[in-house]
Amino acid sequence: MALVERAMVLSIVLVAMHISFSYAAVYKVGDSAGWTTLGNIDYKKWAATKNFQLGDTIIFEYSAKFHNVMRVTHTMYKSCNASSPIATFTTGNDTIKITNHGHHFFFCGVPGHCQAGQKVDINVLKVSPVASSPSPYSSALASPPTVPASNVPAPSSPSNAPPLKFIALKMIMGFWAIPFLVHF
Ligand SMILES: *[C@@H]1O[C@H](CO)[C@@H](O)[C@H](O)[C@H]1NC(C)=O
Ligand SMILES: *[C@@H]1O[C@H](CO)[C@@H](O)[C@H](O)[C@H]1NC(C)=O
Ligand SMILES: [Cu+2]
Repeated sequence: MALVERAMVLSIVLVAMHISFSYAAVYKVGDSAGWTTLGNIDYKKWAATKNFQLGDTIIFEYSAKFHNVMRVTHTMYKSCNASSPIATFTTGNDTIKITNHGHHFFFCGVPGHCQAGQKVDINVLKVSPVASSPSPYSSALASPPTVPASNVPAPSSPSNAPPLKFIALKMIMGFWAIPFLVHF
């Protein structure tokens, strides 16, 4: 019976982790408007609502006749200086996979467009819920059954505001870990 319960708890935890962590998101910059100077799109606001993660994909969709995409340094980004971009994309449907933490600065290199607001900062926060905050429940599951339930550490609340899905995962894991611990 204990074995069945243990298998059930583990499978639920694994399913929850799979749902929460394994799907890389695809973001189209500017959503349906795309990458443009029309309509005064606030790309800063657009980016602020996203929770970019490693492995996510950013798509710039635009008319290649009128725009392009340049990846630039912070200094160049601030001053809209297009003289020496890190990379330039010109297909009109540029797919960029995010593989590093930190800021990724992009603007349109057509004169005047960056100044008009066609610029975006894709910031991938250093804080990774999986790496920086190991769940106390996974260690509780792995430890011998002699550990009294009272010694199980309470769920810590990371100071850097984890995404809601992570909090939800912790709740799910906590919920299922309780009968497991009580059993022993
Ligand atoms: C733009 O950047 C280049 C290279 O960093 C620099 O030489 C140039 O002075 C900058 N231009 C302006 C207008 O800031
Ligand atoms: C842009 O590329 C993506 C795949 O990378 C594709 O799904 C999409 O249909 C393309 N859009 C256009 C307008 O070509
Ligand atoms: Cu442009």
